[in-house]
Amino acid sequence: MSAGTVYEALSVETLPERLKDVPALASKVGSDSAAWDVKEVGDGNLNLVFIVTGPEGKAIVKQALPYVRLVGDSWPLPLYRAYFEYHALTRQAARAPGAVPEIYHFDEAQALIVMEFLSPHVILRRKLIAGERVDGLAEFLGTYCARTAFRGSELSMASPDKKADVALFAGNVEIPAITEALVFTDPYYNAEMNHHTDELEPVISQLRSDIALKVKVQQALQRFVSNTETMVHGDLHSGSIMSTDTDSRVIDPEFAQYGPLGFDIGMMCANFLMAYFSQPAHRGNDLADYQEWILGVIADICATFEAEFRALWATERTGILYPAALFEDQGHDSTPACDAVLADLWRDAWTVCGIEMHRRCLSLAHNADFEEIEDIALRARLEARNLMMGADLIHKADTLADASAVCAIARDFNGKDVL
Ligand code: SR1
Ligand code: MG
Repeated sequence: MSAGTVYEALSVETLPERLKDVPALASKVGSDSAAWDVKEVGDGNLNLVFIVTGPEGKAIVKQALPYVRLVGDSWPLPLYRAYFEYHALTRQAARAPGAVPEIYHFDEAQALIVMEFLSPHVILRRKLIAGERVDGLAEFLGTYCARTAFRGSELSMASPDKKADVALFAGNVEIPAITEALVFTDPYYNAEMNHHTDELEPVISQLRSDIALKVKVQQALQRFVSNTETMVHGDLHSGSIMSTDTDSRVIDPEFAQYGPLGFDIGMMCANFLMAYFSQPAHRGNDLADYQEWILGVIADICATFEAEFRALWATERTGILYPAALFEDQGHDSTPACDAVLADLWRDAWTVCGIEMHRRCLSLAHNADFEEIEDIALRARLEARNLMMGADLIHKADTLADASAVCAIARDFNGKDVL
């Protein structure tokens, strides 16, 4: 059953009547649609998100809007992004079992997905702002990133399957274009939709006059648009992770595309670093301990990622890349090859990490970690540390030994008055 062949945005009022004949929804919440309670809870930049509560349970209905919600209908955006989100979720579920919400129903015409209601999960960014710890977070995220990266690449996949997938996701044009502009380009010049805390002007002018930095960022963009190593989530920030105190899931992969192996883990680490730098505005007690907990999460994510990637290299290297025929079957150790792949991956990851730290303070779509700081002078000081560390990471990306070195740089900037 579908909710019609012509797209129409749902509302709290129309949803029960329009979706009452979708068996996958009725079987989760109960078939008496008159008894459904519907709330719209979308707080992201793009979509409608409804919680449907019925006598037998709850489900999420996520529907794409034909424009950028954050900006309005002056910025149209194709509905087909729901199609790519659906296909990304099915691939993530296969490559990292248990890591993403279960999908109950997809309606392409209505650009909507009915999926599992995660409870009592909340958006991880809210927990980080509130100073809450999540057990197992680093192990979950490191494993998720390694599995999706490795199993979505030709280290593992059969080449015809991987190339078909690259072709499928190549149809997603406007969504990657957002990342190409907002993440990789707009922070580094006075782009129209940019905004920033006024006090940051001296830091921004330093960043924008750093030609070597702009070259490195554009090299990263070149790799992002042309290097189809694996299927990336594409928007893996702390608003794309939901957690309880002991369990986490990754949500919202509508920015999925084939891209560099290190893209997701780099973007994610940036969001933990921004949580780290923003903490002095969010708490007094427990500040030092909580900041150290965040750095520990970053270090453990990266260590888990490396261990899982190397384990998959040893046990699931079934693709055309670095075949056993050239290494193990010849009695040759393939560890140096894995080391080389990981060195490139971390170079990309730390570069993307620095860029993400810039874009969330300088272009459109900032993050709540800094944006909710009401004391503007304090916010500027904390954002300035974050911006300068981002530049440092971009410059040093190919020389950083490991995540511990990144954490040491973070501690250094956290103690500096950059402004
Ligand atoms: C116009 S969309 C702005 C941002 O929201 C999404 O969540 C992505 O992070 C994108 O860059
Ligand atoms: Mg999103």
